[in-house]
Amino acid sequence: MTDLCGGRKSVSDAGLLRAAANPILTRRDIPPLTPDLADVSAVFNPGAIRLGDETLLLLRVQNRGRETSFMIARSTDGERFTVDRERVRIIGLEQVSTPIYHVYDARLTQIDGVLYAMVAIDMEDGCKLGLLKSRTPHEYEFVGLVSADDNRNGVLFPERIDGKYLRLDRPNRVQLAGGPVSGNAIWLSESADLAGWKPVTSLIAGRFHYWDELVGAGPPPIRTRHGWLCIYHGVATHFASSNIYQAGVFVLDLADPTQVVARSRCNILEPRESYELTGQVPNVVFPSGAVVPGAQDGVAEVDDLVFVYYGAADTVVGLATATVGSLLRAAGLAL
Ligand code: BMA
Repeated sequence: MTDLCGGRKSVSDAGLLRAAANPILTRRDIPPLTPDLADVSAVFNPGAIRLGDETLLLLRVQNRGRETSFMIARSTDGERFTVDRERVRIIGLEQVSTPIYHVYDARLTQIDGVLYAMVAIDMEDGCKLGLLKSRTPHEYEFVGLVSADDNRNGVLFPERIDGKYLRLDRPNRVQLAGGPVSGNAIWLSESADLAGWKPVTSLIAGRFHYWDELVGAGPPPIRTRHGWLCIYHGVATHFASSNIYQAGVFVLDLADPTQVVARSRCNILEPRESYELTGQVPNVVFPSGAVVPGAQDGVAEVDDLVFVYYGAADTVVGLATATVGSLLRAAGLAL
């Protein structure tokens, strides 16, 4: 069979399929609990986790003051969500002496029964990674800042490997013309205690001139029998015109995640629908949460469905699905 793009065997195996109900959450779904949450601007880039028979999203909500809050949405079918009538509180952020502007882009991971959120924190001296630990669905404890340098898109692995906690992260070392600092490599970092982290190796780099010139990790890695399935975002900068945010996949060796065993040549989701092309930031699909409701004991089988939650145009939340097998094939694995 012909390799259409990155291991695809047919056009129907072309990556993620959007839910018919998209966008699944919009600003109109946010309950006006307080005056600042009335008539918000946007809800996007959620963290996601499956707990029992429920999928929880930790939503990034932006109000008309361009201030950021987290709220919880929950669903049993993974598609129809209800937003809780309680805002998420983060306890302990006041320990940080430098002013904090925004806490956002949460990625949710459960390790040894404890739910963590890795977040981006915009501060006076740049963007740092922060770690939050859930006490209740609406209360998170601030564990600390977990990156020394400018960094974003921190994502914890769901288990320790050789006794170490692992995460993907994306050091911000590229200054975009007229924009923020960004990055063109996803790194693996390790920690003995979740508090102190050290970089291990660069895993994938941006491919200049192609769909993923800049890159950042998406949802937490998914354990499959063929390796850690990692969904990431890539940005095509297109000669200083509007940046295009897309999604792709790579696979890491199960026992030794420093080894990249496959990577998609083409994207598996790109802005095409009007809610992805138009909004606060046009041309953006930004995957930040993924759950596999059928996974048993943390292992996703090739026929299991992956639900990927993504921010669309930094304005609404979209859902797209694919089987584990089709994503592994999109990465280039011959199954
Ligand atoms: C990135 C992050 C994301 C956002 C994207 C597109 O740098 O800030 O939260 O979705 O830009 O604006």
